[in-house]
Amino acid sequence: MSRLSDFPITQKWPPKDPDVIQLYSLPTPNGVKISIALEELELPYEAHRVSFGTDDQMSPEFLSLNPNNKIPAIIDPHGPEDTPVGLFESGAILLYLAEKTGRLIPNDPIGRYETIQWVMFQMGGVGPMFGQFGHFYKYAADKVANNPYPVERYKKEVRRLLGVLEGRLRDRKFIMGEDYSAYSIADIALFPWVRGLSVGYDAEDVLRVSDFKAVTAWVERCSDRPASVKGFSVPAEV
Ligand SMILES: N[C@@H](CCC(=O)N[C@@H](CS)C(=O)NCC(=O)O)C(=O)O
Repeated sequence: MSRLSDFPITQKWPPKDPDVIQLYSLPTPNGVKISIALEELELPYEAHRVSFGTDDQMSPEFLSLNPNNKIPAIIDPHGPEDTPVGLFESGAILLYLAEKTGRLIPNDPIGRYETIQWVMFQMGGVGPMFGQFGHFYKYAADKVANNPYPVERYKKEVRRLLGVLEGRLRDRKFIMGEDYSAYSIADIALFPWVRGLSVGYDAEDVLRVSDFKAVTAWVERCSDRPASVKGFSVPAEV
């Protein structure tokens, strides 16, 4: 598609400024990854709210951009060779934004792949497992009230994954290094999910998150960044 207006999603969510990145999202752990990255990178963007309450993610306009009916998704009107590009899957979007700007990812090839490796660890492990835990522990608690197995299973897996992160962060400020310039898309992919265990699922105590001291300090360090504070509430409530 050669123009932003060629994307059917723009009919449901018309751009105010067709020259900037269009973000379709909600402030969930997956959604805020992208608003936080955009804020860190100081890229101009416009955020559109995809309301689950009205099943916006199932609308034909949304599905035309993401057939997998999930936020976040973006359109960059100035993609490669200045051609508009539409993308879904938060890991792919983070990588795209990092490569577009040459920031939030190391320049050296080994550091770059190591960063991608930790983004994949979030996408394939932390996100799906923490999400299943939250489902059974919070959202479907009434359905498993007589069966402790699902919560126990995912609790164990969440704690195992937190242990992996603890090992990585024990001697580092951020996933990719010990100084503040090492902040990367790997942190942005991961920390909103760990934060969500308490902010979203109220499960800090049941999971004994405070056992993971390096992880807890890192979540605080990442959350306190001005870009994170802004990104947490994008798109704003209407
Ligand atoms: N792997 C996807 C997961 C996205 C995802 O699960 N999004 C959730 C909100 S956090 C969603 O849109 N759910 C709506 C639905 O399943 O209908 C990504 O990282 O972008």
